[in-house]
Amino acid sequence: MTLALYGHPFSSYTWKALIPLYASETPFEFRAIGPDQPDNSAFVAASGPAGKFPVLRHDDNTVFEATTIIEYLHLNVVPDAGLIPADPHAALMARKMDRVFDNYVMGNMQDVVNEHLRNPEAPDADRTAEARARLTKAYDWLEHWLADHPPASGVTLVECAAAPALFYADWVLPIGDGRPRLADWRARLLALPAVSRCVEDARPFRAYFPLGAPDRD
Ligand SMILES: N[C@@H](CCC(=O)N[C@@H](CS)C(=O)NCC(=O)O)C(=O)O
Repeated sequence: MTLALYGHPFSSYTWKALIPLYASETPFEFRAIGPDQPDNSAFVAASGPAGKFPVLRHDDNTVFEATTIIEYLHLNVVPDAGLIPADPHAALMARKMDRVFDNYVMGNMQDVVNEHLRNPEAPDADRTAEARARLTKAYDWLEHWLADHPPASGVTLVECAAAPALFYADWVLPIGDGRPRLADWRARLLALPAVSRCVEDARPFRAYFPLGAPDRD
């Protein structure tokens, strides 16, 4: 059996696919993207319409989109790891939260990062302010949501989506003391062994963060 994940250690969406693999202790080969690995980059470029990573290769199957990779792992590789809740309603709610993190946390964080990549000297002030305002709304919604949904202890689709999104979003717009439940959840997520492994493996690449990585985490 071949199980390989193509991605980069500093990539938030790569973390999202690595976390379930690490948490379930699933053996796999990590195939890094970069100029020194042109074959890996070419494989990723040809795998999906946008050529984005992560990409999972399992025997003859190629799977892209981090959420779909997690669904695939649950269905075909580690069905007993609990990545998707067994109860159908709980599974639906997990998928809803996965969309919240991708669309409203990761997406807005990435919008700010992209403006800094586009023009490092003078990122567009209106667009970065608008993205931070959308991120603020997402943080406030999550702080409210957490009052009725205390964090669970395991690693499901929700934690896989939440950990990288909150890790990097906090670098773009600090969650701050005014949202104690969200700040506490981020800290708990970073303490999970599967997540802390991603944080450590990404550490050598922090200089590449276009806004400048903060001296913490
Ligand atoms: N919707 C995709 C997003 C993946 C994505 O944005 N990946 C980034 C790295 S974190 C990427 O491939 N960037 C390089 C590029 O866009 O060419 C997913 O969920 O996997």
